[in-house]
Amino acid sequence: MSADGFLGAPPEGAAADWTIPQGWDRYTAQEHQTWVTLYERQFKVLPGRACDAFLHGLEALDLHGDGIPDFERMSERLRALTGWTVVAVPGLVPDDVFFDHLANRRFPAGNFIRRPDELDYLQEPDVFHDVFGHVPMLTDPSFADYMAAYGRGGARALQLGQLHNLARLYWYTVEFGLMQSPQGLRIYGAGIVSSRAESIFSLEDGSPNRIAFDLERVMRTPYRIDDFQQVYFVVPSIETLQEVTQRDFGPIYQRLTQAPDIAIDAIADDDEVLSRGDQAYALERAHGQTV
Ligand code: HBI
Ligand code: FE
Repeated sequence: MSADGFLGAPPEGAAADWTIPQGWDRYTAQEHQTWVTLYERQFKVLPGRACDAFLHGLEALDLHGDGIPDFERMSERLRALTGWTVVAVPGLVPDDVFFDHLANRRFPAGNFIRRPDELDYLQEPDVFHDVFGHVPMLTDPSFADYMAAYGRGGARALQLGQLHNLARLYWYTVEFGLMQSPQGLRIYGAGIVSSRAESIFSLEDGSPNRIAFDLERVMRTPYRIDDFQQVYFVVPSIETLQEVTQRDFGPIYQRLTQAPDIAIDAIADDDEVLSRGDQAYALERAHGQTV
């Protein structure tokens, strides 16, 4: 236990809450160019696929493709909108630290960016995943409230030993969530919106299942960290997410201890199925065979 009660000791040069100076003036021209390349790639696929709140968020934060944003300048705009700020961290931080930041409306964003030769896949969330993927949605008041509530809920889940359930909720909403819109399905999850291929796959491919969001269903569903998702959960609106966090998770956690996981490619009896996939992509990737 470190001095301020967090479980893990921070890395060299980081504060007790794992924050570090962003070092904006130390980015190289190549690092800024990587941001520009990634941004321009995403802007070829996101209009008509990303939800309005995301696209409006990019505008509101003046996030255009001209290089890695300065967190302090971006945070001034963000704070005025929903009270959130973006703080720099060296990478993934321990869960208790992560939840404490979210509960206090601070989004911890990696300050490094992927190498030009690894544009498509990276181990840890870099500044493009964190800032381009996550931060624009924090300009939406309902989503901003949801993320702060998630942080408070995370701290409690840690105490109850229920983190794995809550991590699934995070994964299938904040990272890989889809939403209904009058124009059709739209993306709000950061993991999708920061990935060119998955932005298309999640909405248009025949492989994955797309199921109406249900809190306990999501908490019973494992997820993949190594490839496209095999199921996406769809909320009717962002406000739905905010309402979800008004519920007392205690009784839900209680029920979940008796409820087995639901296989990642399964359709459960009471699922509201929006589109039933054939899992062709996952099968091909698993067996290298063409189906
Ligand atoms: N740390 N910096 C950072 N960013 C994350 O998204 C993150 C993290 N630590 C833990 C974590 N996410 C997940 O385990 C959450 O589901 C708790
Ligand atoms: Fe993320």
